[in-house]
Amino acid sequence: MIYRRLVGATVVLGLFGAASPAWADEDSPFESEGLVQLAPGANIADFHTRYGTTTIESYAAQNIYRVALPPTIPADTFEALVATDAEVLHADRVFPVLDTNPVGSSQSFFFFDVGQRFADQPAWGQIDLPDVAPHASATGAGVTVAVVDTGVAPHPFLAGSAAPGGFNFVERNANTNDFADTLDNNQNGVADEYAGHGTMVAGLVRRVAPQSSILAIRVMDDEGRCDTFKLVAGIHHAIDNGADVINLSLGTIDPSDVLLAAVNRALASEIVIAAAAGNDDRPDPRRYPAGFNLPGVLAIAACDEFDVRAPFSNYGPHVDLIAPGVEITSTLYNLGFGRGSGTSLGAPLVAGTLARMRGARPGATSTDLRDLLLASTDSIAAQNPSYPGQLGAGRLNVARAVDAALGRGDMDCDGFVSVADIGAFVLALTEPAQYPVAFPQCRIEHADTNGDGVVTVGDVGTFVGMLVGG
Ligand SMILES: [Ca+2]
Ligand SMILES: [Ca+2]
Ligand SMILES: [Ca+2]
Ligand SMILES: [Ca+2]
Repeated sequence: MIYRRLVGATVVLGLFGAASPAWADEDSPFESEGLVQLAPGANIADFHTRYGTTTIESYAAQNIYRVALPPTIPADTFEALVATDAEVLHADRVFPVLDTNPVGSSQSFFFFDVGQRFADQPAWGQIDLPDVAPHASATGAGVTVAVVDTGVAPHPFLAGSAAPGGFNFVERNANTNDFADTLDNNQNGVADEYAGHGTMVAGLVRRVAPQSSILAIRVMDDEGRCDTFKLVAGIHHAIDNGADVINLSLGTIDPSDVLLAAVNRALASEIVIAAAAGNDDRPDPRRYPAGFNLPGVLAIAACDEFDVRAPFSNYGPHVDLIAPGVEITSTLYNLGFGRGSGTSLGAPLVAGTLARMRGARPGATSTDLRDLLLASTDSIAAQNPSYPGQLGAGRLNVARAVDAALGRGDMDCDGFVSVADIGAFVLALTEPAQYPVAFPQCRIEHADTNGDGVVTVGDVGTFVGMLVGG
């Protein structure tokens, strides 16, 4: 058995070593550990009795356990061993969860930056981030975005955004601060290389959805260390604490059944997930949950400010859309700002957009929101001729996505603003009492195209602009 395990390790290095030698080890599963989700009502003590295992950590509400295996059970035999156990729903090995560094770099993000750049960076124009005013009914108010990451540090820009119920699965307490301890705990030559990651994610969510609430769930430490147990626990905790949107700027190479079950539970609750596609420069579904290719999980690749695919970004048919992820500035710990690159930084721009859309259309399913979001993207095919069909529907366009969720200008509620809406728009303006009779499935608010809260002739210009602008 030991011989087989050594051979297995060699194969992994051989497959992935050429592409990313520095990270092959970081993707290897944990030795002597298993991840198991028991059936409802099943008792972990009985499981331990059957297999000689012990609990390392647990998410008891979902009967999920990270277990230490006895020497008699090699980790690579664990899944097969328990597969026929009637009390086991799902079982996996335990894998690391990473926000892989952009290829060629040793850090997720690099520079301390200035707040002015946060306010002025090219990404805001690129994704057509509107002023709040025309979309005052869709600012993310009342919507909770779970940031499952390194935690979220206090920051003036994030003041008042914290949702109650955050949790720290690293230190297993309620302190969700995102901090640097100044030690190179994983001895890779860089201290605290991931401290601030979750705070940057939160800053981007709030910049896009300024009245959204942030549910901070810490699953990764300041060195970027996380595992599939903590990711799974973080997702369930988000579901159990009122998340409407979950941002996952991290992923694992293991298409874990326990992880898939957590994602499916989120989708069953109509929670929509924004997941970074990963930074391995690979065309296959390399990082999960992004790689699961589920309708309610948006897999997000990264582009630069010219809509060109970032050289580190994963791509492929499983990618849903692309968002800016190169040289992005956001909030950091110690009240400052940081700049970095990665699909990690594009995902929260999508999460924020989904928060605004959720607020605009509370009854929408996660699949509805996905469809509206993807239909509202801008094509970037011309900028990326070498990646046809590999970068999803297009580049995020916040204004159009929020418009679509609000139904602005779509007077016949067919999902599009077109010349077919002109007659209904005129009716809404001239005979507002007749409009709901003719279009009982629609809301007259759709005619408030300039977003000032009333339907008047002042909306004609913006309606025409929407028609002309497509
Ligand atoms: Ca380190
Ligand atoms: Ca550290
Ligand atoms: Ca229409
Ligand atoms: Ca108006």
